[in-house]
Parts: sequence; structure tokens; C-alpha cells
Amino acid sequence: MGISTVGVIGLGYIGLPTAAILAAQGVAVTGVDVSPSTVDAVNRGQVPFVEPDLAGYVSEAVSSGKLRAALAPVPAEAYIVAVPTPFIGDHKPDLSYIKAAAEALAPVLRGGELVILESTSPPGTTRRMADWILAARPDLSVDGADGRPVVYFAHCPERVLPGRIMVELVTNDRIVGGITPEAALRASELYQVFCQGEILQTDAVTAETAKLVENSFRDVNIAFANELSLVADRLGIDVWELIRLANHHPRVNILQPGPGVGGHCIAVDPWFIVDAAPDEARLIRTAREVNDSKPRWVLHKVLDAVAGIESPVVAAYGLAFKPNIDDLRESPAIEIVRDLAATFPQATVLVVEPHVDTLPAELETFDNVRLVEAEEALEVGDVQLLLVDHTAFRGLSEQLATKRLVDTRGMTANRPQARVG
Ligand code: SAJ
Repeated sequence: MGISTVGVIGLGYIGLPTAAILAAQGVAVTGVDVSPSTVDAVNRGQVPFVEPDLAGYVSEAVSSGKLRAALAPVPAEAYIVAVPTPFIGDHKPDLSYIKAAAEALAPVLRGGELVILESTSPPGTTRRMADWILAARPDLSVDGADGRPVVYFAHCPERVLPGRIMVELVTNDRIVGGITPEAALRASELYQVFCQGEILQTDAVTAETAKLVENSFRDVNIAFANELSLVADRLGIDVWELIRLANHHPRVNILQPGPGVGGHCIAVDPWFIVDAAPDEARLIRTAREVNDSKPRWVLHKVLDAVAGIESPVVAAYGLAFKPNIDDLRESPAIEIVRDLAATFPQATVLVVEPHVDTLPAELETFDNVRLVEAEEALEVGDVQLLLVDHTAFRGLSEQLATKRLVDTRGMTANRPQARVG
């Protein structure tokens, strides 16, 4: 059949790359976003955030006329919904962005379209999205009941790694879960347009849960590494050496401890499983708690290191949630700097972050936090605090190792091959 027009709702970290890659394959794509500045930027061929290779794809797609952005959906053969699904309150999923997308989409549907939810979602969300649309459009159906035209609903979770999105969009395998088998089939045909990986068909709830399980798997494994860093500290041994040695076992593959788990995925998605099965998901909940408590442990390490210095200067390296990106969302590094500045007002925190030009809003309000170059931080810091192992910091390892140092990433240790990313 071949789909030639697609609407992508939500032009963020997933929607915009997906829109651009579809356009590169000759599909006419309308990208929809509620933010006028995002719509204007995309229509000028610009990208509102940093992701390797994305800028080239977007400017090419816009100048070829295959990609345009708009504030509201227009008729198309298929839609991909890629809006945020954060949690609110006591880790309850917030589906309001999906509901808003469904309500925006409902009036433009004619029947026969494919509607794919890509947003990471709690089990059952694709069905709820369909129900929201059908509530507004009772003349349509998911299966042709009573002769009403069908809209095909499916879930296809994104699994790309920030920093490698344009590569992984093409090479990763995809799971496609339909509300009906026909919906899964049609959705898999759309992904074949640009995806070279295997496309695996299932039902919508299994697809939704698979995505959550993948990120929980990583969270649980990082929690194990983070817990080991506390155990090793208690035992007075080097956790990096410990893990390097244990990983020589043919069936052991321990991840790396860090200052905590950041980003908008791994620190969020496991809660959706906990919310859906609170009595059963005990390990998953504990892993979240272990990882969420790591920044506080690091803070105490820094406070120990500055003990006895009246007005200490702490040089903090890195704010991003992981190496070599400018993404600061849910970053444990920011939490640590903020809590240090707040709990110890006599301390000065000099932040080195080559990937940003200004401090984020949550740090700007502190008089005792400044963004500086590495040279200044190295020279005047009483304590050096390594929070992110950006490649740009590798050259500092030797100098850092000679100073009073809290190295949360083991960059200065004789560390194993990093398995991050
Ligand atoms: N981290 C560690 N130690 C490690 C590995 C990671 O402390 O050994 C930390 C990182 O520093 C970071 C956090 O974990 O703060 C998450 O980083 P990440 O590289 O593990 O993952 P994300 O959040 O960038 O992307 C994940 C990926 N999921 C999996 O690897 C299972 C990606 O494939 C998903 O598409 C993405 O979540 C998403 O959008 O859900």
C-alpha cells in the first residue's frame, strides 16, 4: 500500500527525529506542536535542541518541502503521537498530554487512518487514547463494529538512546502492538519505511509493558552498581576495581555506579510498573529508591570532604544527566549542586559544564553557584567533585587525581570499559 502522508504530534526528542527521518524517505510529514516557538524553529529548518546529525536531517527535510510544522493536526493517512508522559504527585502517570493530543486529532479523522502512540505509557494507555478519540467521534470504531469506519490504533514504543537517536531510529528493532492484529500489521508497514531492524508484532498492552520493562531492567542493574558503591565504601575498597574484577566472570556484567540516575526515561518509567502492580513490583520499586537516594549520599561525601574548611570552594564537573550531551533533565548532578549550595551557604560551588552557556534556572537563583572554565575550578577548588564523565574532562584526570576529589563516575580510577550508551 505505502503511506505517503503522516502527522507527527509532539516535536520533541522523539517526534522531531521521527518526522525528519520519515521525510527523508519521501513521506510528506506535518509535525504538530503546541509551542509556537518550536513550530517556527522547525519551519525555518532549525532544531530547538542538540542531537547529533538531527539538524542536517531537519534542514534538508524542510527545504525539500517534505516536512512542515503546524500548531494543529491536518488530515493524513497515519499519525504518530510522541508527547510527554511524566508522573505527578506520588509517582502517578500524567496522561494529560496524550488526552490533549487525542482531542486535537479526533476532529480531523475520516476513518481508515492509522494512529500510533509512541509515548512511553502505562499498560492500557493506547486503548484509553482510542476511547478518548471515539468518545469525541462515535461515528468511528476500532474494528468496524456496526459498519462504522475503522481507525487503526497501535503502540510502538521508541527505544532510541539520546545522543544516538538518528542511528538507533534506523537500526533498532521495533515492537509494534496493535489494539487489533490488523492495526499491528498496518503500523509495522509504516515503520518499514525507515527502520532496518526487525519489526515485531504483538498486542498493545504487551508493547506498552515491554518498553517499561526494558528501562526497569536498566534501572535495576544500575541500582545494583550504585548499591555496590555504598557497600565498597563501607568496606574500604575501590568499587571500580571490584566491578572490573567481578566482570571477568563470563556471566557477570555489572554496570557503572554514578551520582544517581537521570534523564526523563529510566528515572520515570519503572514507576509506571509500580503504579500498575504495586504489590508485585517490589524489586523495581526498591531499585528506584536506591537510585533516587544516591545524590544525597554523594552530597554527604562532599560535606565530609570539606569538613573543617570554613568557606570551602567546591569545583563541580558536569551538570548533564549523562556524558557528552547537553540534556539536563532530571539530572542528579543538578540535584547535588543545588542541595550543596542550599545546605551550605558559606560554600561556593564552581560549576564546569562545557555543554551549556548559562546555568539552569534551578541553580541561577543561588548567589554561591557560578559557571566557570575548568582552569579556574581546578586552581581554586578545595574539593573537586566529578559528576559527569564528559569526554572533555578526560584530559583533566591526572590533575584531578592529585587533588581532594569525590569522583562519582570513577573517571580517575582504573575503570573498566564504560558500558554506558
Ligand atoms: N547510568 C549509570 N550507570 C550506568 C549506565 C547509566 O549511572 O552504567 C546513568 C546515566 O548516567 C544516566 C542514566 O543512568 O543518568 C540513564 O542513562 P542511560 O544511558 O542508561 O539511558 P537513557 O535515559 O539515555 O536512555 C534510555 C535507554 N534505555 C535502555 O537502555 C534500556 C534508551 O534505549 C531508551 O530509548 C530511553 O531510555 C527512553 O527514551 O526510554
